Amino acid sequence: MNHRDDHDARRRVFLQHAGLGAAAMGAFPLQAFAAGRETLPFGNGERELVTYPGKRPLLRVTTRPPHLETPFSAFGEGVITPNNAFFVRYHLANIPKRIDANTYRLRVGGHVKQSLSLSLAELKALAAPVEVVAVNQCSGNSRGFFEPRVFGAQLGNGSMGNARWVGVPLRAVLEKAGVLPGARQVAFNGLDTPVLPQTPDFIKALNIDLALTAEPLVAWSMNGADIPFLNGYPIKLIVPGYFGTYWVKHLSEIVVMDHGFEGFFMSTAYRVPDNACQCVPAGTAPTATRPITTLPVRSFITSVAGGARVPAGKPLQLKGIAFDGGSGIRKVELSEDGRQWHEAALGKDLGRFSFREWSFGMAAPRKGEFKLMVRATNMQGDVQPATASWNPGGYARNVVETTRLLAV
Ligand SMILES: Nc1nc2c(c(=O)[nH]1)N[C@H]1C(S)=C(S)[C@@H](COP(=O)(O)O)O[C@H]1N2
Ligand SMILES: [Mo]
Repeated sequence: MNHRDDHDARRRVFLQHAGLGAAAMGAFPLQAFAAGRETLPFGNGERELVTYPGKRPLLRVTTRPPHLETPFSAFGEGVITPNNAFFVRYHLANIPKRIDANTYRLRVGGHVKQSLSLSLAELKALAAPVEVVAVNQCSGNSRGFFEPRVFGAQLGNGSMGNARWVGVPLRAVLEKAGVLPGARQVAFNGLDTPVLPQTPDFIKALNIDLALTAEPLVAWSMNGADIPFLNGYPIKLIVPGYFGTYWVKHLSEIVVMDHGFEGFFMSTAYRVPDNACQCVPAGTAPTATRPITTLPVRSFITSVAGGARVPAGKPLQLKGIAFDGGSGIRKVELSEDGRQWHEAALGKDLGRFSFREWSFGMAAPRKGEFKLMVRATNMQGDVQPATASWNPGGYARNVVETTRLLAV
């Protein structure tokens, strides 16, 4: 049996399993298979492509816990990121092995009138389901491009994705429990746990004001299917406009607090310099920090990869994506020199939290290397900066991206 057959056979076994899972069970895809290599355009950027059941080949960041990036070419396939291409990020190596949807419970407690233990059926019956198309982007997306380099996973641009989520508003859950006066934050925990007792659990918190808006959802559906196991089956917190770190997977516990939550993943990790640019001079430490929140405006060319060859002097049809933290995209512009900018046509609007498609037609220059820069402006008037800012966490990169192409 060659490698490929072996892989397919095991994949079938998993899929049979997942077939049962569609009704009531999710199982952790234990095995990953090598499926090639790809090199990201920075030092030590060589990555192995690995296939987990239910996922197409993704770039391996770490194995325990599984940490996988989407190959950038997937974003050229469309404005919705397919479930099998969606990136995977975990912090703790004790990932649940299997989850039985029939016995799953979401517990709600703390500073509330009545604690709850909701089955999935009870959760789904709490309110009319709401749908939102929203970008899940890791705070450290593109960290590998930071200069000088920073500690942490050296990520390319594939730790983001855009999906259609369906769930009930978080506030419907909180209202069912009855938030007591004086509530300040709401903490969220999932089923994954640390291996060592000294390691802090992955728990995130939102301010009560945000938790009670219409936007955050407790979701069970992603692009019309169950949320894939590795992306948080059976339920995940969706916080449209906010970085993915708040989008707690395998959500199992919600605690309303009358004080600020002090856990490691709020008070130490995932913090940015507490100033307008969320930045400090490269290599320095900020004097004050605050938790990271919303996505700054960003854009990418997705129809052609850096280093590609295009026919010299011939029409070049470009496509790409732009997004921000929820004000929406006002315009996308392209430039060859960073001085003269030309406006692209915006595609269908799937909502202010979604990737917004854009397209732009031009003629490729005469033979030789040339640059293309893409820059988005959001509805608030925020524009991507021409030079990259720096922060020690390597978070929230949103500099204007430059793609180098070769006209031949
Ligand atoms: N339970 C749990 N949820 C989690 C995490 C985690 O480690 N455990 N990581 C968070 C971070 S930092 C990111 S970027 C997103 C990634 O979501 P994905 O794995 O579905 O792409 O999950 C978030 N939710
Ligand atoms: Mo993240």
